[in-house]
Amino acid sequence: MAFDAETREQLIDTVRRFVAERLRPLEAQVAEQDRVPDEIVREMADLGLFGLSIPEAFGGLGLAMEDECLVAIELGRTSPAFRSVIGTNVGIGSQGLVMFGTPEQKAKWLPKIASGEIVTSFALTEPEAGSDSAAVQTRARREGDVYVLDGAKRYITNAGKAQLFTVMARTDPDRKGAGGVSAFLVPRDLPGITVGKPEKKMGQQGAHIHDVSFDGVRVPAANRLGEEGEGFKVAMQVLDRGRLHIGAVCVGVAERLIADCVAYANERKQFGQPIAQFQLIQGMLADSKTEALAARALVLETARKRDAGESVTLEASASKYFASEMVGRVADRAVQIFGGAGYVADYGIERLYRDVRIFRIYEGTSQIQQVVIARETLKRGG
Ligand code: COS
Repeated sequence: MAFDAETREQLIDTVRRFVAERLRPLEAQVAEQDRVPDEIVREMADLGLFGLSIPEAFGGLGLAMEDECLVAIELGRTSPAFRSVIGTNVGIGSQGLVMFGTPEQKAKWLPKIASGEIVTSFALTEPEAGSDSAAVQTRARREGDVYVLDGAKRYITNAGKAQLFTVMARTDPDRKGAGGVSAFLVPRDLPGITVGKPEKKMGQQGAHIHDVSFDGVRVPAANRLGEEGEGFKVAMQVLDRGRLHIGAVCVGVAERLIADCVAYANERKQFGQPIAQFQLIQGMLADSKTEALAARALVLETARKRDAGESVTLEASASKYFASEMVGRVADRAVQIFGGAGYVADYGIERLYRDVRIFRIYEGTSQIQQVVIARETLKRGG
């Protein structure tokens, strides 16, 4: 649903205040303890954040993509680990179900996903299927009214907390590529699922990724999402949407970094005046601001197109590609503007610099976005 302007403003304002008053003061603690406090998770649930993208009929806020992007921009103004708490329920962990689920599947799970009662994960990536996601080797063998899953998934966000996985697995071993893959809703409590320890990462402490293995897991056939052989398309359409959401988060982080740079440049004096007076500092600020504005415009325009029912495969990839590369440059300039303080942990700039690095990799690397953009451009003839 598209909120009217007033309701939208209220929601954005609430999230903005929550970020400023509750999340930002906890950034250093979350990074140090590698953990988002339970009370914050509860507050996020109370605000309805787990259900941003879930239709109202199932207890969510049912936001239009444009409104979801505006919320994601606000959530981007703090450590990305906080957004990751709700990230899978809002995006890749729920959208297969929203777009391809049967009425029964939706009624069973979506209300719990919207309320945050359960956490979801998206299990596509494997040790040998990263960018080449059609190379999925996890097997799903049909045996009567169940599918038996065997295989290993890698770097699965929120897997440690997930009670429901969307798993892409190969139902047709004779079809090597995308056509042999199907998607399944796999509850965590089925026997045979093992979730590994959280990986140690470069940034985004507090957000966790894990290996997940499936060993003879018997999944009811009723849990298949879409038709047999449609799993790759399910994954790609989920990612079209996810990529746009990540683009919005990148815009938020960039806007936060620019605000931090302005505050610091006004306060920090060298050669007898605030460094904001120096044109070489201003040049960096101008580049960051211009690029952040361009990314914001691209993300929101793409969201509006999607809300209008247009296919945005190209534009979603372009949004994620441009915004994630942009925030990398903005973070790098932020370290430069802060100088030595940018390199010191206390100021939090080096932390954000590390945090944003993954945006160029997950939900499709920049190089994969280039492939998608080029293919679609060639297909469209310009
Ligand atoms: N929406 C709907 N269908 C899509 C689609 C999309 N966005 N993208 C591809 N498809 C369909 C194609 O139309 C094709 O269908 P047909 O066989 O019926 O023609 C099928 O899926 C296979 O597509 P394609 O031939 O393009 O597959 P490729 O193996 O060449 O892979 C890329 C395409 C590289 C784009 C894909 O593997 C990809 O996005 N990789 C990155 C994965 C990723 O983001 N991983 C991050 C981890 S998940 S958080």
